[in-house]
Amino acid sequence: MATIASDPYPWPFDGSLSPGNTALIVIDMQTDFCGVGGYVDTMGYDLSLTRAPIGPISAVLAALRPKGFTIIHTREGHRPDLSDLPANKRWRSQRIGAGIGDPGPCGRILTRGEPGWEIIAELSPLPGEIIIDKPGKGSFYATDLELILRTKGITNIILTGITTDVCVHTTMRDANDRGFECLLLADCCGATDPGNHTAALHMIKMQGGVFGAVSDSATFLAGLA
Ligand code: C5J
Repeated sequence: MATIASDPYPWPFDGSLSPGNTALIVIDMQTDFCGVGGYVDTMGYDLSLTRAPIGPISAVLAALRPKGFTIIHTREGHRPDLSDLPANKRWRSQRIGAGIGDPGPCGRILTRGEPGWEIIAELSPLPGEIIIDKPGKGSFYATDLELILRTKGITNIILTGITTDVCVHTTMRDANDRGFECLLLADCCGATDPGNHTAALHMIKMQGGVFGAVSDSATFLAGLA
C-alpha cells in the first residue's frame, strides 16, 4: 500500500501506486501559454500566474523520471491550414485581439510548428517521452492519449500544467469519466485568474472527490520517498 496525502482522500483510492501504473501529464507548458509574446501574454493576462508552476513541475519531473514513471506532455495547437480550428474558437480569439493562426511576436498564435507553440525550454520533453498534440482543451479529444494509457496499463494520472480551470480541468474530468484515478498537484498548475485556480481546486474536492484528489508537489514528493 502506498498513498499520497491529498484532499479529500489519500490517493490513489486503492493504494496501488507504482511507476508501471501511473503517468504524469504535463499540460500545455508552451510559450503561447506562459512565454513573453505568446497567446496568453497577447491577451493581456499576468504571465507570472502561468509561469508559477514551472519550478514545481521541474521538481516532480526530476523525481519521477529516474523511477521510470510514464511522462506525457501535451501541446494545444492547430494545423497550419487551420482545418482543425472551429470557426467560433477562431472568432472568439480574434475578438480578444489574439487570433489563433494570426501572426504574433512568437509566430502564428497556437499554430503547430511555430515558436510560440513549442514547449518551453525549462520543461522540454526528454527523448522517448510521449507528446500529445491536441486541437482542443481536453487531452483526450481527437488524440490517441487513451489508447496509449490503456496500452501501457496506466490506471493513475497525475495532472500538472496550465491552465487549471481550462485544459487541466477538462482533461481531469474526461480522465475521471474514463475510470482513471486522478491526482492534481495544485502548485504544479496555474490559471490566468487566481480565483479560477482556487475554484477549480475546490470543485475537484466536492462530493468526496468528484473528479479525484488534490495535493501539492512537496507532499507528493515526500509521499513518494
Ligand atoms: C486555454 C489551456 N486556456 N491550456 N488553454 O485556452 O488551458
